[in-house]
Amino acid sequence: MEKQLEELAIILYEINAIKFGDFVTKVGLKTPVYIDLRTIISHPQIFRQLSTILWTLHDVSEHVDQICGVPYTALPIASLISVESNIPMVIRRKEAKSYGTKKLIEGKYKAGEKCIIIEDVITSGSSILEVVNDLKQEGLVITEALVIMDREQGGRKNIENSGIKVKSLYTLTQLLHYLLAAGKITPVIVQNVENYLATCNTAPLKLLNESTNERLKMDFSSRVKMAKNQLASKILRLMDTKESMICLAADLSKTDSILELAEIAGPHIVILKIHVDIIENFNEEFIKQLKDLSLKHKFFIMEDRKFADIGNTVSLQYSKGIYKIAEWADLITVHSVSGPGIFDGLRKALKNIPEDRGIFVVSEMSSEGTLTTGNYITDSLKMSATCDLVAGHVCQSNIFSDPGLIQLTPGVKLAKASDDLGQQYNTPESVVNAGADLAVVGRGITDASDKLAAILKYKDQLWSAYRARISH
Ligand code: S5P
Repeated sequence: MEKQLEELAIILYEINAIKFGDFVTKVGLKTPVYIDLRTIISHPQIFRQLSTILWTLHDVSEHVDQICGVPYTALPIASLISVESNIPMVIRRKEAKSYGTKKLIEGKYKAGEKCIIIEDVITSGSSILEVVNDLKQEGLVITEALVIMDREQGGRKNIENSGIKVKSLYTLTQLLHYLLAAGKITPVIVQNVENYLATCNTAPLKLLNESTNERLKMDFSSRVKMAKNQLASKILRLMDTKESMICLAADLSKTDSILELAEIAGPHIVILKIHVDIIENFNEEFIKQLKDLSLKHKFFIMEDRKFADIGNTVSLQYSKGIYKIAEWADLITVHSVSGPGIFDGLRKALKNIPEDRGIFVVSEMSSEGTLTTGNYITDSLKMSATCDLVAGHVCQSNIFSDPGLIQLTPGVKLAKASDDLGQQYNTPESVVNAGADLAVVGRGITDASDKLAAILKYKDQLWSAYRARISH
């Protein structure tokens, strides 16, 4: 086996499945080694060899009912193993995740069946854990993952913390030594990668892992000191004091209507959210009056701008133009689609702003057919994990467990519904159970004939659901 692994390591290097140099990962981090095992599909013999040797890691005395490859690289490998071992396979779709409606797992299986996971590379372990979560929801039992390459960046531990045994053909260190012994790489490259490994361990995963539901069990006041962002601390404290989880979406186009609503709603809400670009008679006096109301009734102002451009443009959009958002909005919303430079751009715009500011990253949207699914969500979480401007995420489900971050969930109405433009609504109770700390309520309140009564109803229902959540 040792000899075979050594030979195979050299072949993988020669077909460019392993490269050394200066690379940037998809979440914007630098790495001196790049592993791309997708290349093996162009080399059928190597592909077969690798799949066969990977399957030898499995203890044949252990019964397995199903094989599941983590999309995409491991899918063909899992298929080959399935055919060769005559064990059926399931596929966890990567794209379907619109509020639990579409089928996620393809293939024929029964709850209680034992399924083994096949993966090409583990870094943080998040891809495996995501698949495992979905398989577990279908009742499948997962105890083992077979992996070609362990990058030794904390992924193995994250997976093993979920009770899954990880067996890997290579660790990055072993691989380096095989390649060094074969004269394929220099000691300098080995040193480089080893230095990198010493500093880049991924943090213990607090993502989609149901067993780390820490945040949902804690009350808001205990979470205050766990927030990295100052404003997030203040929001959590205010939620606790006001016994409110409402972020009111004042999607109105006249300044007077917004101010009138803010006067009524102010004492009962935590955030008043506006879309400044839909206001027809915007003026600076409006901002001054809204600020005064926010101080009088103690709520924060959010501009739901959903910034999404490159850092430089976003920096200008945030601080310049007619609206000068950075000067008055306590909070803003930001898409992660353009990459981590967006956070640097926003920070740059805050150079002369002394007040606390916070960002809610739109990691998962409420609208039907949204593209914010699967890896987009986990990558968005990872990308924003180191930015201390981030107060939380706009999302639909419990996608992170860090108690210092706030889940802001839009698409909330007293009854499950949808509008005719793709918005999807869930009830206060169901969004709180799905992890919401703050619920964005818009037309549920703005369209009500008695707005105060509507606000109080949402406030009550959300708070009761939260009390029930933390007491479980
Ligand atoms: O995914 C999202 C993100 C946001 S911020 N879905 C949303 O609906 N929103 C915002 O929440 C949207 O822009 C609007 O301001 C509010 C929902 O309003 P409602 O009237 O549908 O409750």
